[in-house]
Amino acid sequence: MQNDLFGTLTETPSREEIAEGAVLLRGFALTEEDALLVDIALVAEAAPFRNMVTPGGFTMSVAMTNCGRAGWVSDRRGYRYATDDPLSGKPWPAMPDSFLILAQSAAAAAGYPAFAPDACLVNRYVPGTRLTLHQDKNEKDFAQPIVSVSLGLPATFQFGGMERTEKVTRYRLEHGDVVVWGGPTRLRFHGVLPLKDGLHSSLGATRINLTFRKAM
Ligand code: MD3
Ligand code: FE
Repeated sequence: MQNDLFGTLTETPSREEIAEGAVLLRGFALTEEDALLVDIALVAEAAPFRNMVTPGGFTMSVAMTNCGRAGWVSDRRGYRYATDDPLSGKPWPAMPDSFLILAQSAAAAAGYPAFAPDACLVNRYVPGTRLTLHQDKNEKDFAQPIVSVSLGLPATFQFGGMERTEKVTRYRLEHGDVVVWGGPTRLRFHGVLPLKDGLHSSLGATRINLTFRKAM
């Protein structure tokens, strides 16, 4: 706890290195919550959430949209980044200032002062939605970290190793938590267990995750 000159007691923002290069910043996004929720709604108005299809033909349970110069897409042809939304044929909406400022200040707090994301994948979970173990390797430069921001209902995040079969560590990610994934963790397997039922005071029965990437 800190006691500032007005006598206000505030929690010191927590910073935990959960693996070499990965830093968990609990509550880092809380002060920006209102702006983030407004901007998520604006992004989704321009580029609606949709359930993409994997190359194997399965419809993902996570609903997704993107903003920034590049967006992550999946269809029967594969996973890739694209500058246009395949639903509209138009460029993805621009990255809102609130998103960019948050991502860059979190990256700087974690030791990555030069992070310049050009893509933000917005994932929407409802109870039962999950994300099976995978690696993020469609980006061009793995020296750049990924910044993830959790909002709404809590989720159990699985953090594995460099091979799918390695044991996983579980972390509960809550509203406002930010994780910066860099260094040797950048290519580790990870996933999200099926979201449990619940109601969040500002997002209802929903979890939203923002992941910021330097894709192109
Ligand atoms: C560890 N999203 O969008 S965020 C994804 O909660 C994704 O929606 C999850 O995995 C979600 O690709 C997890 C945490 C995360 C994101 C990227 C990582 C962890 C990561 C990349 C490398 C290692
Ligand atoms: Fe991922």
